[in-house]
Amino acid sequence: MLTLYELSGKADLRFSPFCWRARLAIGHKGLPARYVPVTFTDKDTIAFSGQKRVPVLVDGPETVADSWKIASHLEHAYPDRPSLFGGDIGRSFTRFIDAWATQSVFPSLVRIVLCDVLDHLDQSDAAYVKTTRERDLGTTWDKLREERDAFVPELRKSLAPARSILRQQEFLAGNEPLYADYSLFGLFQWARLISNYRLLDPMDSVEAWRCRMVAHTSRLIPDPQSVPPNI
Ligand SMILES: N[C@@H](CCC(=O)N[C@@H](CS)C(=O)NCC(=O)O)C(=O)O
Repeated sequence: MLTLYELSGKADLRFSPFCWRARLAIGHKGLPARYVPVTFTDKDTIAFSGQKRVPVLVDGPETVADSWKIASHLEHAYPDRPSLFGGDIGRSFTRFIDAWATQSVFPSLVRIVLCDVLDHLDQSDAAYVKTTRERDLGTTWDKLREERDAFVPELRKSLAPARSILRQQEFLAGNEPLYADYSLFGLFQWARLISNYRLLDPMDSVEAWRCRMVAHTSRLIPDPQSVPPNI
C-alpha cells in the first residue's frame, strides 16, 4: 500500500496541481494508496521527508518527494503496470512536457486563478499563502485580482503547442492519456477546483481535451473526495 501525503484545504479539498499529477500517476498504475491530508502550515507531518513540500510518496522503505520523481519512481518500481511514459524515449519527451507545463503554462495560470484560493483555506493557511505568494510574485492580493484578465492571452498563447497537437489527436500522448497529459492536466485540475474562472474558449482543442481529462480522471480515481465541481 502506497501513502501519498497531499495538500488539503478547507472541507478537505485536495486541489494541489502537483499532488494531482501524483494522484493520477498512482491511479494510472492502478495501485492501492492511502491519501493523507497535509495543510500548508502543517510542516511537521512531512518533516520525515527532509523537505517542506507535497506531494510526498511513501512506498515501503522509500520516501519520494516531488511529482516528477514520484512518477519516475512508480514507473521504475512497477514496470508490469500500465506505463506512464511509454519507454525511455517517452520518458525524456514527457520530462520536456512536464517542464513546459510547469515553466511556461503555470505562471500565467497562477496569475489568473491564485487569487481565488484563499476561499478554500482556513485562516492560518490563508494568511500563510497570502504572505508567501505576495512575496514570491512581487505583488499584492488586490493587484493579483485586478490584473487577472490581462494574463488570459498569455495563458492561451503558452498552450499553442498543445493546441495544434490536440487538433490531431485526443491526448498529448496519443489515443490514451499518459503522464504527459496528467502533468498538464494537474494544473487545470487545480484551477477548476479553486476557481470558476473560464480560462479557455469553448472551441479550443485544449478545452475539449480538458473536458476529456475531467471524465478520464473521474473514471481513474472514483474516490468521492476527488469528485470535482461542475466546470
Ligand atoms: N516541484 C514540486 C513542487 C511541489 C510544490 O510546490 N507543492 C506545493 C503545493 S502545490 C507546496 O507543498 N507548497 C508548500 C508551501 O508553499 O509551503 C513538485 O512537482 O512536486
